[in-house]
Amino acid sequence: MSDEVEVPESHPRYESLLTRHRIEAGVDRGITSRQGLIAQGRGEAYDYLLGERTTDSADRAARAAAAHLLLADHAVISVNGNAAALVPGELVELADATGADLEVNLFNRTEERMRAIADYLREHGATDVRGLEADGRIPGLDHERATVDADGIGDADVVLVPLEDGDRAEALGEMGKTELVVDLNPLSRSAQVATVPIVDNIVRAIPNVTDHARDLAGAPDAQREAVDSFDADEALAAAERAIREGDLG
Ligand code: PTJ
Repeated sequence: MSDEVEVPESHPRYESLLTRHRIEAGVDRGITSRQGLIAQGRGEAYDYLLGERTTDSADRAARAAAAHLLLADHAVISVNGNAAALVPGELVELADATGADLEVNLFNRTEERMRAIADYLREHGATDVRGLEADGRIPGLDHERATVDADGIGDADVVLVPLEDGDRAEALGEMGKTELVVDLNPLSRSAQVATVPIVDNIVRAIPNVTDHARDLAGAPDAQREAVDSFDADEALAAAERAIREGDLG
């Protein structure tokens, strides 16, 4: 089965249709959960209101996130079924650019999906994929959602969690980890509890964080400046303003 669909590039909704098809193909491959289809639909609605663009404040957040990943002692990129379906190669590139680990971590965890996602990331160039050891726990969460690798997310000081469920995002924050979140809904609990909320579509946000990481590499002063000058409340307020007051014309 081909993962790309026949959509003419001239179609006014080309990007959106391609993204939808990737999620559908992810479900067919056993990577994405059926709930992932609903999550994508919710995200699309916010993206539409944002004008399907990276706002200036989301770009600043992406830069701060890149700086956190570079400054970390141990950074981990958490990968769920939606992220894997939408940006598998881009996640591998981000991990390479920042030295972060990739760890599969699922809300609706099954062994089959864990393996399918790890294999899919390897097909896209990942050499080391964590998450299958499952020998660590996030305290305060009910069973499978809490499962992590002890030497992966369990040990990380910085975790990038795209499209996360609010409970787990909060629990990771309570473990004292710096949490970088990608979520199109600025009012979602994950975005609200994040150290750095990137209110942008994951298909734009991940390559943008990688670009910033390449730009900031080897420049610790610029990395510190990107972290120190970032204000999460301001970023959330700017995103909400853009959604409420956006010009849909
Ligand atoms: O693969 P699993 O089992 O780990 O499950 C993944 C999903 C996403 C199904 C699960 O974590 C879930 O149910 O998440 P929620 O609670 O629906 O939250 C998903 C959030 O991501 C929502 O706030 C959406 O607005 C947002 N979102 C959806 N698509 C995108 C997005 N944000 C950025 N880019 C997107 N493409």
